[in-house]
Amino acid sequence: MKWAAHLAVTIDLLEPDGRDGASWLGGGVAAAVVGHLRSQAAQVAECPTNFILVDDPSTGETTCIYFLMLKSSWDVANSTCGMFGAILAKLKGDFHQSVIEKIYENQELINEAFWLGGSDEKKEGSWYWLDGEEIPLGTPHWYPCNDQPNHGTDQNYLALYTPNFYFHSLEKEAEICAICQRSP
Ligand SMILES: [Ca+2]
Repeated sequence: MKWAAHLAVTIDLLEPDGRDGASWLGGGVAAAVVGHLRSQAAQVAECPTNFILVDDPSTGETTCIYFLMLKSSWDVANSTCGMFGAILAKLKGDFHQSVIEKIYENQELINEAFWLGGSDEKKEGSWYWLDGEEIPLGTPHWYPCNDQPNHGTDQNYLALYTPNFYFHSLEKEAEICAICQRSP
């Protein structure tokens, strides 16, 4: 409908005195209009199949996420994301809440736990995203009721855990779902 409306306005501009639009919208003009509309469409961000487009408030840009429902260890999950040109997700700042809202929109997701792209493997107690940015401890991201992250060096990988979808530390061999992320 948007394109049709745009076309109608274009025709109006071309024929203000009400002349027959059919002859005016001949080859050259029509090609120009189609070219213009195509260039507009190319600027709209799109995600690959299975990924959904989500606003990331932490960057002010759109990003693509994929809820990988195949349960696997952290390593396998990250490799699987890689097959889609993605990595395990970075839920920085308010993007954490944006993703929780997406989970609550889908009944299939609300009883699952998901691997994220974070770890304290390199230095116990210091958590980092895969791109090297530090993950702040405490609220509002980490589950506060059992002192997450916990279990020291036994649990060095980051999960978004049901039923609250706060951050939890988990052993990398645990087999859970995952969230992959990539740019549009
Ligand atoms: Ca740890």
